[in-house]
Amino acid sequence: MSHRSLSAFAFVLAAAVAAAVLAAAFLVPGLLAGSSPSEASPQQEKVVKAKAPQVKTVQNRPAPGQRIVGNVGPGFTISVAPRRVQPGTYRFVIHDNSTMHNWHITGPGVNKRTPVAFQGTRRFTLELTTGRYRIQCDVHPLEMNTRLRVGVAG
Ligand SMILES: [Cu+2]
Repeated sequence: MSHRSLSAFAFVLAAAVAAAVLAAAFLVPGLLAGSSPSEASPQQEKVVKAKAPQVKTVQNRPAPGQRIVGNVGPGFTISVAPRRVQPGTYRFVIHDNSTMHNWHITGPGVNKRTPVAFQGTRRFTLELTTGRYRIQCDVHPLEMNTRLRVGVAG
């Protein structure tokens, strides 16, 4: 092989390498753009997460938002409404209208009262299970008492 033909061969080889590099430069961005399907999977995750709260709402069915209202005073009167409810968790709103009476509920898993000297509104949440709950004024338990029934029977 002469010196001339050798340099000619080297030129052809260099041209081929340059063409390959150019081709790669065009192909690689195309491959990167083609990798966009990986962006679709986060969207699918969002759809699955959005469905989860709906299942939770169904599980929380027993009485969210239901209120039970209690009253005591200013005379010798004490009350609860409604007086029959299903088992569940309830928001209580107690209007204690006297500093000489109080509103006290006892029953399965529950013992909650307003202070005798307190006058005003108290709010609390109680979980009621099947059974009878007694409500009374602790100063006048014989004259001032009522009942709250929890459950389907009676
Ligand atoms: Cu009383």
